[in-house]
Amino acid sequence: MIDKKIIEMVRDGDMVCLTGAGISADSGIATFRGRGGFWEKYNPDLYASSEGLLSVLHEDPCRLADFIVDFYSAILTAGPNQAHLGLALLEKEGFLSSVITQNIDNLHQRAGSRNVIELHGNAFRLRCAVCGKKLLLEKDRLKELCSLLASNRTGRRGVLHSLARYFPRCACGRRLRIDVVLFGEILPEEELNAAFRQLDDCRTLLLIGTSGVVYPAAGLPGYAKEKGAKIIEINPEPTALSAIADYRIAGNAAVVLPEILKGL
Ligand code: BV8
Ligand code: ZN
Repeated sequence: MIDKKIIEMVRDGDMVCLTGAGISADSGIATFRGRGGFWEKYNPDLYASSEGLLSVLHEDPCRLADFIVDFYSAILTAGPNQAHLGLALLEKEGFLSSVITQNIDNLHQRAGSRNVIELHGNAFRLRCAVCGKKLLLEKDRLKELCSLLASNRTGRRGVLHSLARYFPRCACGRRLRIDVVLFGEILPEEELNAAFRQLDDCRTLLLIGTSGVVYPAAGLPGYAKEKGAKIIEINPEPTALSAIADYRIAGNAAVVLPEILKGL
């Protein structure tokens, strides 16, 4: 049963939501940290930084191919769950102004959310690191790449050849890369500023499915609190942000969101 006070806060509107990997867990996409997390299988120092990825490509290209196939096969088969759909409905009904997400799986947009701010990029987009040009990456192309990488066991040349086929060069000559923010890389300025602007005058910040350990995203709830927002955290486990939450709902987002909508 959702606390009546929370239902009232949602009803009052002027609400912003910050999401992390946990909101997509019920869509079958592994979270990064905690039991069964992606980083249990792949060391983030290697697989979530550009230097690390380059070193894996040189030292163990087939392992890099495995990582890409593992990472994308979940995202390619996942669909929005009741939590993504619930947020899209809250936005449609005027209770929610925007979703600020750390996720790159495009599920908020597919659920129908329109005002989505992607802090860490999007797995279905390519970007030129030199001139910033962006290019959509069709799902079918990504599926082809994954099956090519999964079948290719010809080492570095094979992996490089497959990646070159699907990650073309930009007009400026630079090879396009996945439009995702890795560790040690700065977040897209426009999106980060837009996130701060959203939090400047929100009354309620809904925190869903984030462990709150990755900065600067993890600094946003503290900023909202300073601006006077109340914080509601939805997460089956306590997190680094629980201490600043005014309310905590211990549960799976895909169960909790429909309950909140029912209470409105
Ligand atoms: C940067 C790649 C300038 C994309 C990712 C200040 C202080 C300390 C460190 C730093 C700092 N500033 C910068 C840093 C360094 C670093 C950082 O924060 N390190 C941490 C680990 C200490 N930050 C950066 O490098 C950022 N860049 O700031 O540039 C700079 C550079 C260097 C030095 C200074 C400044 C770049 C950050 C982005 C990195 N990219 N991944 C991708 O693959 O997606 S990080 C990765 O973590 C993902 O992007 C992910 O979104 C993000 C956050 O993780 P969560 O989403 O919270 O997911 P997690 O698995 O952790 O938690 C899931 C939660 O869900 C859990 O709580 C679980 O209980 C819950 N859950 C599970 N099931 C459910 C559920 N909740 C609800 N319902 C369920 N069913
Ligand atoms: Zn370019």
